[in-house]
Amino acid sequence: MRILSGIQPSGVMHVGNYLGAVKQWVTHQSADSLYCIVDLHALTLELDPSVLREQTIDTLATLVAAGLDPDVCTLFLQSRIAFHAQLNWLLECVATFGELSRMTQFKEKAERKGGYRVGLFTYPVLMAADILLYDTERVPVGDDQLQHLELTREIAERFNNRYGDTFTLPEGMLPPSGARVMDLQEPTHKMSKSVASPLGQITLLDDPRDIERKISRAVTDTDGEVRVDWENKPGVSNLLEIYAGFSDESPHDVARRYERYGELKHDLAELVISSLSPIAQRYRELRADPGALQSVLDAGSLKATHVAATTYQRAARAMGLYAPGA
Ligand code: AQP
Repeated sequence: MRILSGIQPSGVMHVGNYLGAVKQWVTHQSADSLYCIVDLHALTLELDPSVLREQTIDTLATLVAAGLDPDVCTLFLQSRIAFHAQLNWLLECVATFGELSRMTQFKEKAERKGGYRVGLFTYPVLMAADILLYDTERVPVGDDQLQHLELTREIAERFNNRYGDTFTLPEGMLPPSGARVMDLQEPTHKMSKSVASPLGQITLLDDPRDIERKISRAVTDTDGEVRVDWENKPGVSNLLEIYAGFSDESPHDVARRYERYGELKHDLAELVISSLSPIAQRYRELRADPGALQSVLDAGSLKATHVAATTYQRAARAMGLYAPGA
């Protein structure tokens, strides 16, 4: 089954990225899965070019450290494959202004910041191109990307109806727990790389003391009962969700074992530290050899280009462009 997913090199990966997406990527990796560092998407943010370059290699090293094996799956960099931007244009001529205006993420971000880049508005179309280029059947993502995935399906269906059967319709894949991890300090907002929240995020590279400090200071409530109740107890529910994501249980089962917040926080910190420490250690080893990481990207881009070229040309021909293979 063809799987594709991506991550922005927009900061240090956090447990939301890990539980929502990357942990599933590792479980489902095969010769038919492609994972992409979507650096073009990161251009919608204000990032210093040298920071973006560093973060791209950091992201790659973190993905490999988390368990993606470049000898098993294809790991590549979006900007290395020009077909993403080319297919994006074809799809911009299929998507409508109205449907992009309805994207919740755009509305939230545009509200946070005036003078946003046009790319912030159109990036869901580029995401559709990322997915459709590879005849993707399943897209393992966190819950925040489901609306963009639905848009991808709508664009693909419209294209197929208008120009003939061209694209595979992809389906999302959510993890049983951890599909939406919230900020530890503001549990009604999702944990997000590009939002500064030093105490609210646990990154994959945090040292054990920081992990413990962040979990012990996580916002809870005064009710004192350990149970899942997102409406009234978002902080505690979030801690249970993170626990369940790491231990592969249901948050309700975890809740049944605890009577006090302190015990839950203590055990959660231990679980997170023991899960993340090997990743941080492996990351440091990998990061010490940037040449080897570059080679991973070179090899991955070569493999991905072949698939992308075929699909792009099929789509271009269907729309009436003179593309090779006609
Ligand atoms: N809080 C989260 N909980 C579960 N899954 C999450 N994902 C992101 N945040 C959470 C999933 O991680 C994958 C990569 O997404 P991303 O690179 O867009 O991550 P981000 O942390 O959301 O990064 P940014 O730069 O801060 O992006 P925006 O500005 O879009 O929020 C995806 O599969 C995502 O679902």
